[in-house]
Formats: sequence, C-alpha cells, structure tokens
Amino acid sequence: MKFPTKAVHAGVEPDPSTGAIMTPIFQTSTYVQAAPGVHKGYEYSRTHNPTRSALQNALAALENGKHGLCFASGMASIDAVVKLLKPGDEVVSTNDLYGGTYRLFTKIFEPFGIKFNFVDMGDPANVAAAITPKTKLVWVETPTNPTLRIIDIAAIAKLTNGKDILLAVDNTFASPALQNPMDLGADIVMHSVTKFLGGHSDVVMGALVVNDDELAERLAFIQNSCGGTPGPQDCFLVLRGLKTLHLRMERHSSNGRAVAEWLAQHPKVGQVYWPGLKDHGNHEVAKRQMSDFGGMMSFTINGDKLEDATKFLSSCKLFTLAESLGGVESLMGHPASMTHASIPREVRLKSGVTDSLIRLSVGIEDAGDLIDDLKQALG
Ligand code: P1T
Repeated sequence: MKFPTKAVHAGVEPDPSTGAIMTPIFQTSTYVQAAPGVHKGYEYSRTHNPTRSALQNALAALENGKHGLCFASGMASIDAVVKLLKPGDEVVSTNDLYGGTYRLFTKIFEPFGIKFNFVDMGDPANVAAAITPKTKLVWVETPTNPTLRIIDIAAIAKLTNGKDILLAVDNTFASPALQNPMDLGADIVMHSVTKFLGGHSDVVMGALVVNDDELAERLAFIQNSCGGTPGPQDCFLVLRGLKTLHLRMERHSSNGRAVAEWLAQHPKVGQVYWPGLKDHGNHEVAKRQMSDFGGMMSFTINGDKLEDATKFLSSCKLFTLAESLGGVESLMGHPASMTHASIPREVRLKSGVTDSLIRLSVGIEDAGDLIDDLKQALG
C-alpha cells in the first residue's frame, strides 16, 4: 500500500459496536471484567486504550514497523528509550540535537551513570571512532534541530546492525512521509508527535516505532510501568491529523523550497540551512534518504548580531514567534534563547547555533505571502 493510502486508512477499523468510521474517543480509565482476568483485552487505560491502540497501529504502519508505542510527549518517548540501558552503558549521540534531548541525556541520565558521547555525525567515521564495547545505543536526529544537518542513517546502521547496539532515529523533522529510518536499518524510530504528525499545534505527544517483538515488549513494559501515556482525546486528534500528513508535507516541502531559495539570494542573509539546497553540506545524502526536504530551515543574518535577530523576529507579521514546529501555520524561533537555551553557549556555538540563527517552520499558507512577510521584516 502506498503512503497516502496508509495515511488515510492505517490502524483504523470501523467501530465494531456502532460502525462509526472514526475510532471513538474511549474516554475511560477502566474496563469491566466478567470474572477476575476475564475481559476483552483491556484492563486499565495506562496499559491499553482502544483509541491509543488505533493510533499506535497507524504510526507503526506509516513507519513500516511492526509495533507503535505512544507517550505523553516526545521527551517521555526518549526517556523510555534511555531506560532500556543500565548504569555503565554508553550512548553515542549526534552533537546537534533538540536542546530538551541534550538536557534529558546530560542532566537526568548522566547522574544515573549512563555516559553520553556527542559527536558530529555528518561523517560516520566519527561515530565508528566513538563506539566502545560499552556502547549500547546510538542516538541519531536527522535532519537535526536546529541546523538541519543530515546524517546518513544507512551508513550508521552498518556500524550498529548485528551488534548489541540499538540504533534510534528521531524522525520528527522529516515525518514518515519524507523518511523511513526503519527501511535504512534503524531499530527504533522516535517522533515528537506534537509536530508534523499532529500537524495542528493542538497536541503534545511522543511515539516510538520498532520491529523487534522483544524490544517492543520491553518498551511496553517501560511505558506501562513509568506511566507516561497520552490520553484518548489527544490520540483521536492525532489520528485525524495523520489523514492529511502526506498532503501537508507536500506543501511544507514546496513552500520550504520557495522560502529557502528566496532567503539564499537575499543580501542581508548569511547562511541558509535547508537540505534541499544544492550547496547544503549533505544534500546528496538527503536526496538519497528523504523523498523531499520539508519545511524546516534555519538562517543567519549577516554580521551575526543578536539585536538584528531580535528586530527581525519582532517585525514579522505572518510568521509567529513561538516554540514548536510542524503545524499548518508558519512559526519562527530563536534557538539560542528558546529551544536550545539549555545547551551551554560554547557547546551550541560549536554546532552552529549562533546568536543570529533563526529557525523557520514553514507552514502551508501561500508561499508568496510568506516571502512578502520575510521581505518586509528583513527590510
Ligand atoms: O516537545 P516534545 O513533544 O516533548 O518533543 C521533544 C522533541 C524531540 N525531538 C525533536 C527533534 C524536537 O524538535 C522536540 C521538540 N521540539 C521543540 C519543542 C522545538 O521547538 O524545537
């Protein structure tokens, strides 16, 4: 089945009791048992909920995986992955990644005795050099947040597959419409569902997709034991969002191209980071592993002054200054003071998160209107 058909149908069956075409919001915490242990597969909603099950199945299908697991946020899903490890284990992670992930790794899990090694994964040789006998997880985010670096998933999978090392890929920026890490050798795909999957800036949620039955069982045990699960209403909203994912990603990508190409020729703009541009450092890898390049991009203003970035951000009228991304409306952010403020300045500067770096989440509005807004603000 092709992706658009899966986006509309995967995971969703008409409700057996009523024929409702949309999976109902099963707003219930518990389920009646005829006798102790005699039930219809549902006992308690932290463990299982039919609306969540439909969404988990849909997400697994969209990522070409077997098992989906939903969490109360993207962070809760990453937290569950790291809980597969034990003290003394090591993780190799990309050095350019969402600030909240960096914070979770260094501030929460490092004190528990897990060691994180952050490397530039633009060159897979750096990953090979960082792997030790204690490495149990390689954490990849591609495209990276916020500088849109591209990491060659298949090349990294060659280093981990067949060994006792899990390869996890945060696929939030691409969404399964543009990239399927499982097909390239990843063991775990992670999403901040809050972004393109939800698509309408009205839900916070995370998800994992895996193929291996035993790994799925271990993650489901963590999901149930730690309890960071989403409610059924949020699951319903995401099920609804998924049905237009392919259409939204097409428009995010075409608007992304129009905006990135326009920014790249503007005299006041320094660097533009969008993987679809031919001069992007890993454009060839992006072309190989993504079907299109999406609507996420970052750029700097010539001179790299914080006050220029601040002035630009307060001059836009259509692009809204806000955390988050991936909704139908265009958003912009200042990573150094917002999403990546938890990363020390010297660390973030090394990965290109400079003072004037501005991140755009290009929405699905008219591309000409979006460019007009950027034009007046840069002016
Ligand atoms: O916000 P939450 O749903 O918990 O997801 C965390 C997360 C994980 N991975 C990536 C790549 C992300 O971008 C995020 C969340 N990011 C933002 C809120 C942001 O504005 O970048």
